[in-house]
Amino acid sequence: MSSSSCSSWCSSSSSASSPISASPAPFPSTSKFKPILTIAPHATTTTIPKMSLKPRDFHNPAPQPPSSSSSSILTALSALLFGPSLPPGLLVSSVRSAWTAAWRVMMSQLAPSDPSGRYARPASRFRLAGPVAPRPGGLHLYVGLPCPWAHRALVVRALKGLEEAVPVSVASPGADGSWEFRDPPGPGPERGDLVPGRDKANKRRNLREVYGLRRGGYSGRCTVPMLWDVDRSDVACNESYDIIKVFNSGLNGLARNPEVDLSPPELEEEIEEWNRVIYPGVNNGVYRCGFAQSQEAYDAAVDELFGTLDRLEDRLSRSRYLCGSGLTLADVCLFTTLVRFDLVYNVLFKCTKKKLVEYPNLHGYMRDIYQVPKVAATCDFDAIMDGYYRFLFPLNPGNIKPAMPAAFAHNALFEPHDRERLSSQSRGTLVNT
Ligand SMILES: N[C@@H](CCC(=O)N[C@@H](CS)C(=O)NCC(=O)O)C(=O)O
Repeated sequence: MSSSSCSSWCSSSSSASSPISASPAPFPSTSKFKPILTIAPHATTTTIPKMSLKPRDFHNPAPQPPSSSSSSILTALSALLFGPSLPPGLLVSSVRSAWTAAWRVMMSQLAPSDPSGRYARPASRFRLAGPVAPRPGGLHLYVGLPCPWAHRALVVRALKGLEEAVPVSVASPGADGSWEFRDPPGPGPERGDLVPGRDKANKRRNLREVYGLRRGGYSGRCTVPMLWDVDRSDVACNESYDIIKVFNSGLNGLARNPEVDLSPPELEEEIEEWNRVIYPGVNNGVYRCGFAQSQEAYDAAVDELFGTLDRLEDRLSRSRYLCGSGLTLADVCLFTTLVRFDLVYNVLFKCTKKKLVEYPNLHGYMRDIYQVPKVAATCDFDAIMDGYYRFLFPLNPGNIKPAMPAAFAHNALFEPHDRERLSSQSRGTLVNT
């Protein structure tokens, strides 16, 4: 698959739609069997018309009410093929084969995998090779609020006080799943500049057009976060870890809080070590569960995820943050996954062994970081829930967004966490924690 056709969030354009529909239409009442699944009229043959679905086919419009004409066509066709009632076994097995085949095609576009069905995240294309030459407004940040990788950049930008120096444009998942820019919504909760809206730097309609402005063009994955070099009119970087490192220490001349250091030299190695644990086990680990395309791949991913969470739970029973008493980049990286855990990963990505709230230390740690001034304002739980449940169509074809867990209400997250008691302890090393 070409890089341009793959999308780990979801993707864009094309009007072809899946032959399988999650239409709520009840099966015609002439059937004496209670329906389990329904088939859209054009899918009553069990052949799959076009298996070359493109990623942009994941568009997941809100389910439409059944039309009486489609019901009667379905009734007539079913009567023609099977007599007055469609055998439910046949119905289920045909729909299951068709759906499984279509699901495999869609998943291969959404989430590239190796031959055993394990999710293989494509590497970021634009890495920061050296220092950036900062001037206020010389860099522009593109983000999407559901995205945990973009969220890292927003947290560090806020903690360093880089809001004026590095303006942000907030993209939304489009109807087709790619990132697009829309008119800002009406007044809502005060979130400063972290509201989905227009492209403030390049005035483009979507992120693909922005990437395409770079010299030589671009046809690969258009991911957030993306740091745009305004003067060179080019992508400076689209790897979140590089972006948070440069925000932490490369723009101090522009930062309102240059004294905040989330990667002090004496902790750099330990931060890197934790990242080597957190990235595969948790940050990418939840995606490896959700995007697994075989039972074996899922089983291995879910075991590794919860094994890593158990290890982190133990570490955080003795240490306020991962590297001791002070917040570091490693904590930021862990936080943006933890804060999405019970909202989306536990349910949608089948990270089901435990909920985050069942880990007392991880739960307290997540609330501790949420309560750091300016962090809560970077978290938009409605945008997160919408982004995942409404736009990852192959994982949630019914398009139903579950209720927000009570533990993620703003007030609940501001409950005391009592983690200050751990502050003076443990600046130990990672090895054998
Ligand atoms: N390794 C990248 C991953 C970024 C990423 O996968 N972003 C997703 C959103 S969570 C995205 O924009 N996907 C769009 C696409 O793949 O087309 C990073 O850490 O910055």
